[in-house]
Amino acid sequence: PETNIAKGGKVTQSSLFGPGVPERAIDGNRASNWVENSCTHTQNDQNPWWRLDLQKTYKVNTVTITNRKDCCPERLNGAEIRIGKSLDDNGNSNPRCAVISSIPAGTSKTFECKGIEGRYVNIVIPGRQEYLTLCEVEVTGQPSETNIARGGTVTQSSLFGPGIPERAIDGNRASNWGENSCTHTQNYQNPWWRLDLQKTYTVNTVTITNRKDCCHERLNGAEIHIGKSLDDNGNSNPTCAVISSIPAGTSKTFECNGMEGRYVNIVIPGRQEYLTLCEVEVTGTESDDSSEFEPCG
Ligand SMILES: [Ca+2]
Ligand SMILES: [Ca+2]
Repeated sequence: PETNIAKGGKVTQSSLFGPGVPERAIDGNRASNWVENSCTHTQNDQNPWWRLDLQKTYKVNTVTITNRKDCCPERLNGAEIRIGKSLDDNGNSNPRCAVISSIPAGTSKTFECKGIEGRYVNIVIPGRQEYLTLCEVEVTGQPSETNIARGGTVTQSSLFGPGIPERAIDGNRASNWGENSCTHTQNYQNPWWRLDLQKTYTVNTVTITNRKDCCHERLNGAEIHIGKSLDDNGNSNPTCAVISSIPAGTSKTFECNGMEGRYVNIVIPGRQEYLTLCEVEVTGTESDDSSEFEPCG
């Protein structure tokens, strides 16, 4: 069975009735009689809600909800499952995965969310005053890989025509030069392109899209460097990968296994060449490393 990602999350709800804390819905226990101390309970709120914070963004496949057995299963009728990245309206306005028509007393029902992306999973009863009780909420899904390159700034060793470095992080893999989405340097020794992520990340992958209409072999032998230094324009940082070749117009992903750095460089070492990149995508997580802020002595 797929891992229940709800168990690693944090929870809150619109209000509290008795001992029905929101954590009871992610305690790993489907016990559905109130006295078993494993069901949540809000006050009789207008639009009561419960929210799970998955701590990072996931593509959510399923949400399984266990309803109370000893009383009042109809209270959950009409509740909605909302999934998304926003906390506007406490997260209750995020995209809707499902409307719960009803769940029989003491049973569990699974809703398919088809990969809706989000960090927050809300259960909300809209449009009426009600108690919200959840005996268990289980969630499955995969971490969603955000392209952190899009938030960065870029520069390169030189400029040929309109091939500015920003074209490699414009979110477009279009790979024909005429589509205005590929970078281009002059034909100089050791051409390079650099992405500044603005802060330190542990980098998981770098995905590079090569040009289609011409000259894909120019990228052969290019290197991906990742690190915190700007010495040699960042081209001396540790190496993630050497690109043997990327077929024309295709994208190739390189695993960097959590290398730490703020700068991601693509450099063609040891020869005179044009450097063209149609897209560079990077995944990773913000690093906890705070060494640069430690006081001296
Ligand atoms: Ca429970
Ligand atoms: Ca592009």
